[in-house]
Amino acid sequence: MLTETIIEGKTPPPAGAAADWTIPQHWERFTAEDHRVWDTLFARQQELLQERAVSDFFKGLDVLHLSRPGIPELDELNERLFARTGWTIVSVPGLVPDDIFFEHLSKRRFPAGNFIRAADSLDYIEQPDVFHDVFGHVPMLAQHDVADFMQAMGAEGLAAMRAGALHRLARLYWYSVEFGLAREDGETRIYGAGLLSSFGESHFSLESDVPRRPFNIPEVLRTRYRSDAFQHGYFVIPSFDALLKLLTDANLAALYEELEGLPDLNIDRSDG
Ligand code: HBI
Ligand code: FE
Repeated sequence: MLTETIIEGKTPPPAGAAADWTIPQHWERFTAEDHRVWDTLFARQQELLQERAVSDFFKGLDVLHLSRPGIPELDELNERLFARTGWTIVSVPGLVPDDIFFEHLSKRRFPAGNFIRAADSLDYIEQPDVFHDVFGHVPMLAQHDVADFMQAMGAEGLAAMRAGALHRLARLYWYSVEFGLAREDGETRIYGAGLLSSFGESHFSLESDVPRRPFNIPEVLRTRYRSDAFQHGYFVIPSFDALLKLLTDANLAALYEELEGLPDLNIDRSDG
């Protein structure tokens, strides 16, 4: 599971990183073992996600030629992604400060961890690695409404930080971009990167008896999430154009104010 490290304030970038925390990918430095880990994770998820992920996920894999073996070389991948929706993947050492992260998103740049988990810990990552980021997030960035939604989330993240409401926006991000479910052809399907890239939670999110609630922004902004375990419930969107419209029609600053006095919710309505 991802550990959520919100790094407050202006943390200086690590040695070798630019001011925006980007680093060169140095694809040639990935070992045969790293590529084998990618291929193992890829094969496992691709098989598991048949009939579980939204069709736009597979379309993204196809359009971006992501089904080839080994960790993708970003310059090549970026040519196709940029041509498709204007997004570019940039390599970063790991979690970056919130202001840096949302600034990148607001400019259609997706920060991808420039390392991959070890072969003996396929199901546990401390920080988003290249598999979580490039397999989990990038194929959905080839879908035009998601591409627009992610850029809008960047701008909203920066605005939320200025309003002291980042904890609210983080929930919106978490219950869509990371752990979102969507209706498609009368079925519930996965589109969130945290689910797409997780073996266990791909099963759990669709097959367990936790609540799956209609996605609505005021409720999402009040609902706690887990960053150390499977979610205790999920929100479901009817479509990606609906998700984008909900965000663009929302006045988040006014909502932050309105929700000020209301208690947080647990998605499974357990109290405490
Ligand atoms: N940094 N590299 C990286 N990847 C993330 O997903 C990320 C981050 N920094 C902050 C952050 N996410 C969170 O603020 C969001 O998940 C809300
Ligand atoms: Fe992520």
